[in-house]
Amino acid sequence: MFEFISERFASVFERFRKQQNLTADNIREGLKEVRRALLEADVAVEVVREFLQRVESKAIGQQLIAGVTPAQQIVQVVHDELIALMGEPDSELPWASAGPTVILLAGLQGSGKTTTAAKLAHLLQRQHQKRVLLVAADLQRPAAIEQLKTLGQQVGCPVFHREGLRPPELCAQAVAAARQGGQDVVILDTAGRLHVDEALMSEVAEVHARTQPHATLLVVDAMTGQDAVNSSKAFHQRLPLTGVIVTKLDGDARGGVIVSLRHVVGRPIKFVGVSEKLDGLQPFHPDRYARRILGMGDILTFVERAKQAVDDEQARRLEERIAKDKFDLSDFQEQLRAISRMGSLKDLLGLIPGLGAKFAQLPIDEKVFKRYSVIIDSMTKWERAHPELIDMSRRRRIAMGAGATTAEVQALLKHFEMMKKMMGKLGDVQELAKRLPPDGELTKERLANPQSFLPNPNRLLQKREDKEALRKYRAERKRKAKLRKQQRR
Ligand SMILES: Nc1nc2c(ncn2[C@@H]2O[C@H](COP(=O)(O)OP(=O)(O)OP(=O)(O)O)[C@@H](O)[C@H]2O)c(=O)[nH]1
Ligand SMILES: [Mg+2]
Repeated sequence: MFEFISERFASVFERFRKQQNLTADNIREGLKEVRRALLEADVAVEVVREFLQRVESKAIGQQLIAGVTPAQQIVQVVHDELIALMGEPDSELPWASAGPTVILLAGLQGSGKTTTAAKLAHLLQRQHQKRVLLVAADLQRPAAIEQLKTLGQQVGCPVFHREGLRPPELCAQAVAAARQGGQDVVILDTAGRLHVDEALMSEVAEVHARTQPHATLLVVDAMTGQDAVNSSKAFHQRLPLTGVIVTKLDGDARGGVIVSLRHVVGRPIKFVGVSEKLDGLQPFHPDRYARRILGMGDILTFVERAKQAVDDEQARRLEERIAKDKFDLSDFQEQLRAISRMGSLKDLLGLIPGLGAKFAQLPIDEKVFKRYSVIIDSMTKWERAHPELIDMSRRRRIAMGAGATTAEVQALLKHFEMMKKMMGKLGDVQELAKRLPPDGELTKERLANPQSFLPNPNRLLQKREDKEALRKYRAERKRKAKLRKQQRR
């Protein structure tokens, strides 16, 4: 979701890169561009103004540090100030000292309250070993109760609801039930409102007064840009908010909301919603997002997601197979599955330093991976282990079985071969691994500067090399076609 803003930043920094030194004038000139980039990304005007003042006064007063280019220095200042703007990481919830912790979720219609309630229950159950009770207190929409019940079932969490009660009474009874049932956390899913209207606003205020929640969290939709910021202000006037949860960060919102919220509402962003799935809620890390916004990638999140998608045993087995040159189509399929478990591919690429902005333009078709997986499914065990021996008649049979064309099977085999070749060059990667600190010592400093141990991503994209590879590929294809012709004669 940050492609837009990080691309703009990349072009601003490119301008600084061309400059030999930093003068007050060229800093101001460059910051004008930063201003435009922030405004276009939907950052609140007041936030942009103050942010730029801080950056300017810091940058202009600064001496050039030897060995650091002006561009790097400006990036550093912008980076630090961006983090300062978004505040310290703060995903802690205030736990009740006795009895259940009550969490009230409020927000506009469709902002993601009900989904977030289930995601939060899932997270608290899994990561904090809490026993959670979800409460269906949205009586506006008849389907809302069913929705929460279904979600509750999916995450294995009981859902409380009683007919004929008004929301404040219902919630009070739910808290009492949780106390009796020995539950640790009660999450109240309240009714949404189209805009900040009095009737519903006073309803949620009444729920708040009745249940005295330990945490009152506002759920806002990142896609609604400035409106999200404005409605947050209005909510905060009526409810003492503990923090905010920003949803739909996986969409193509421009990121302004997460930059502005802390400053405007004065409350931390506790969690962010990054997918529709029920495990798609994460603690918010301002530093990581600042890096992504500036197109510097976010290796930490990448590593975390990779760890979630592939268990240690699987990873070890795969490494072994690669080392023994036994990597085959079954392994390839396993990898494809792991990648799709990790989330959107485009999002993932954005986490790799230096790649994000560059890949923003590429049409990456994730469906292809699913197709590949289906095609591999229709192969026999023997074929998966011997992809190089899959001849035309086998290809035809595989294609039929998968409802694909032989060209698709061909493409998959080609892709696999390329991948295997790349792995043949694993020497590079192993070299790289040697430079990595031993496990557990991936220090913050090292991660803050992943370029120090990652290959230069620009190399991967050098046009000249691509052309060269394409030329070789075409020549090879021609040669093979000729050979086939000769054989047929
Ligand atoms: N992609 C994506 N979709 C989300 C996320 N969070 C919620 N959604 C989707 O947003 C839509 C609305 O979510 P709900 O949870 O029903 O929103 P709500 O605030 O409870 O809506 P009301 O009860 O009508 O006020 C659903 O289709 C969700 O799947 C997210 O983080 N990412
Ligand atoms: Mg709802």
